[in-house]
Amino acid sequence: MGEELTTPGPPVSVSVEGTPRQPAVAILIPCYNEELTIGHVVRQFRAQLPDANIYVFDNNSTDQTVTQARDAGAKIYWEKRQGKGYVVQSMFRRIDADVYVMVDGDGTYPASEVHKLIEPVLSGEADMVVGSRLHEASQSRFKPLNRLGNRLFLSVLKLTFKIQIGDMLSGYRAFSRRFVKGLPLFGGGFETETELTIKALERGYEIVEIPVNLSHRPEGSHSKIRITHDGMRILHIMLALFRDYKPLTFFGGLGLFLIFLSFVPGLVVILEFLRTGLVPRLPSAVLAVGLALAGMLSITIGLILHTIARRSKELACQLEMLREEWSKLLEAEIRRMKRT
Ligand SMILES: Nc1nc2c(ncn2[C@@H]2O[C@H](COP(=O)(O)OP(=O)(O)OP(=O)(O)O)[C@@H](O)[C@H]2O)c(=O)[nH]1
Ligand SMILES: [Mg+2]
Repeated sequence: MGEELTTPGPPVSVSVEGTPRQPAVAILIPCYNEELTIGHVVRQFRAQLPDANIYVFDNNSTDQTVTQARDAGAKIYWEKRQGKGYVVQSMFRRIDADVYVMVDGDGTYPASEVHKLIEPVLSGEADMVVGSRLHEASQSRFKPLNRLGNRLFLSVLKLTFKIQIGDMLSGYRAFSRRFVKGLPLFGGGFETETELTIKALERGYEIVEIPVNLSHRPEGSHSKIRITHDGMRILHIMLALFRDYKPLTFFGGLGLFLIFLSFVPGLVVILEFLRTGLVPRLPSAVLAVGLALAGMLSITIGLILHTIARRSKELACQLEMLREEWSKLLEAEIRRMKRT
């Protein structure tokens, strides 16, 4: 999916001594007050992937989340800035691994599907694998309001970015190292999954979707989503990214709309002028000219930003290639030094 800028490759699986090693898998679990479920989630993932490192990122929980996670064998990290997005930024920055799996701590995603999730990353087929809850093959126990919200956002995504994806809000994903270390993220809250999806597609990373079944939170465990507040944040980031990544469509569309609007007062003035040779409706004439000028200005801004966005994309692509070259050189050099 997306424009192919560079092709993903299998994760680095050679030790500095030059001997092959198992790719290191990190399970990342953002948590905020999940004491009822977190222990079970950690144990389930440990059973599926005994060699993986499991990290729980706590975000000022006021219950026993940390104790439960630690007792179950997870490594604990803290993030002070409240919000799932800040935690995701922190996880991506602080953890080193070859393959990353992100999953909610509320026990709603099946640990048994983790092998299917990481397989395309291990084989180098994908940079991000999304556990899709809306896939035809999945039988997810979605809350009706969440399902409706997800479908609504998918329609906006289709309209703005011409992208078709099954589930853009899933919290169950696997990533390659180059994706985790190469994608700049800014969203602090629940808009983080939207940002991940759009930026991945716009930057040409390969995405694969795997159907997963979603289950209910257990009795007594509470959702952290605030439908209106988080819905607005998701919509806001979609529009902001549309403006940033497709400035010509955004500002050009706005400009054409304003020019079209200027015809409403403008046509009356022109027709009257042709008939009588006079311009008696001065306010209408000024309004029409103002709207047309604003429209043209908007189109000009769109053209300038379009060029800048293209250049930035080229620059990002070159930086990525340089980074890959450098890490290959560095690894070869370390191996050479170890041998001598
Ligand atoms: N660290 C951290 N984690 C958070 C925060 N808000 C939510 N989470 C975690 O993010 C995951 C997803 O949150 P949920 O409330 O389950 O959101 P959801 O899955 O969209 O909604 P549900 O239908 O209720 O499951 C859970 O593991 C939460 O504990 C936060 O502010 N900080
Ligand atoms: Mg959840």
